[in-house]
Amino acid sequence: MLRGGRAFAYLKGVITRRGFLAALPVPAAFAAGAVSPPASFGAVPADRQLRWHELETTAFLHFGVNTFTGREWGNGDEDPNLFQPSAFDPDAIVAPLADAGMRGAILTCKHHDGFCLWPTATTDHSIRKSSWKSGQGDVVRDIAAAARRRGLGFGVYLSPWDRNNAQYGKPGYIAVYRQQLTELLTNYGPIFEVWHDGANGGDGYYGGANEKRTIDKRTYYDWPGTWSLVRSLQPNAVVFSDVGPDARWVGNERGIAGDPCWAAYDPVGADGGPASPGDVRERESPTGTRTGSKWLPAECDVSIRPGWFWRDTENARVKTPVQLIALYYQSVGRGANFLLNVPPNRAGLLGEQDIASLKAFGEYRRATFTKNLAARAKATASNTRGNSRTYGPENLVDGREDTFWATDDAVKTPQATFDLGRPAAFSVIRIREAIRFGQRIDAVAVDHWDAGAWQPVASATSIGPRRLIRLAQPVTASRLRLRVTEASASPVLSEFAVFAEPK
Ligand code: FUL
Repeated sequence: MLRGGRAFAYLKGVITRRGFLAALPVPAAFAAGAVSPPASFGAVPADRQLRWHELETTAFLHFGVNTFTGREWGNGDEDPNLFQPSAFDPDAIVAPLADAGMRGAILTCKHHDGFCLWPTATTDHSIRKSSWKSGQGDVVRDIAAAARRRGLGFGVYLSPWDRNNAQYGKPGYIAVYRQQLTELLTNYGPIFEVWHDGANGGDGYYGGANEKRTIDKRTYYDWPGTWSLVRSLQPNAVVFSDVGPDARWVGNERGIAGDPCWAAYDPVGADGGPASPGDVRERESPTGTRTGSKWLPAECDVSIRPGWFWRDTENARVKTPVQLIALYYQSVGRGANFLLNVPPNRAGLLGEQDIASLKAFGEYRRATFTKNLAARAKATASNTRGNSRTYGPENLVDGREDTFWATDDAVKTPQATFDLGRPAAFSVIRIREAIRFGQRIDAVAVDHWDAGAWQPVASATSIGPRRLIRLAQPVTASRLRLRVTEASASPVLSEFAVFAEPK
């Protein structure tokens, strides 16, 4: 402090303080009075995970021969010529997803039936063997390009289980799988997520053998080898499976995270031994591990329809906007990502019912989250780290995610108050931790000032990248208080916001 102060006094009138600090090398700027940020706590996210958290909602596209047979799991002996989307329009598929706020789309480039939606060199069981577009079609290329045009990331689902391939279950198939992955991760631009499901082995066609093949889930695929291939080809891609290594399955296909939902997770196999894709003790996946050693956040996958693939008979059972909104709060609202499957139909388009639900879901999100009623509120706090403005509570309401309120190391249960300046009615509260410092908070409470006293509004457990609290009834208040009621390390929070839902 002193050194910085002296240097400042000496230079006063010659150079502005800001210009002076900016001109110093970083360590000197620190010496010039800066208070050091808190040390991180527990597991912390990698940069690719930090970017992934910001996506919040992404779409799944289950599309392939099953779309034309009405099956969920094809046997692997389907005629590739079945794949005949009559009016395929990738932009018409992506546009409603983008309007709903989806920031990525993951395509089933190959499902369990082994049919490849791109002209792979690894097998004849692909789009090349369909007369559609005279065998020149490439759905991976077309969806990837359409996603990019609308600013969405593109991700690939490549089923490890392949009921068509004669080599499945034998060592040779692993090279085929990796070659397929190499094609997908080399020829289609940046990939934001690589999705490995956990369905592994069983009956299938297997090149005509028509038999049951079981594999050892722990050893057969040599997952570490495949993941390092992904890292070398697409270092920014997040790899999803039951056990990560970057994002974890939430343990159900209903789209619902645990409450609490910790980003850290140490997966354990179903029998208590080592875990692998397709072999986890699912009851722990929704919640994660409070003191887990790996940052492995949850992704909540669910279909907008009863099945993953489109079926005419399910058009009347498309999830309603009210259901989608509830799932959004149960996934994104608990710090997880939401992966909503919207399967294209036989025309190669999204269904009318699906588009209508997506539209209303998007409208709700825009109407609710565009205006933060606590933006630029006057913020005060019971403690601020080193009394430094760098860590002040005004960072909670400045609309920036890179600034944060932090306290002294010993202060774990501080509080911050917000004066909105005038009464505002709100029904959603959003709180974010600055997760690059780890997930530090165990519980919070929010109060409002009413008739001369603080009255409780809501409480929550895990925060992480975000917590959305949806109130049963709107609350009107001009002063609010956020209390950290339990924390494992001094809190580091980047946002406190309140929103009004549309009537
Ligand atoms: C599972 C698959 O068996 C389902 O068919 C679907 O693709 C789902 C998302 O993953 O493992």
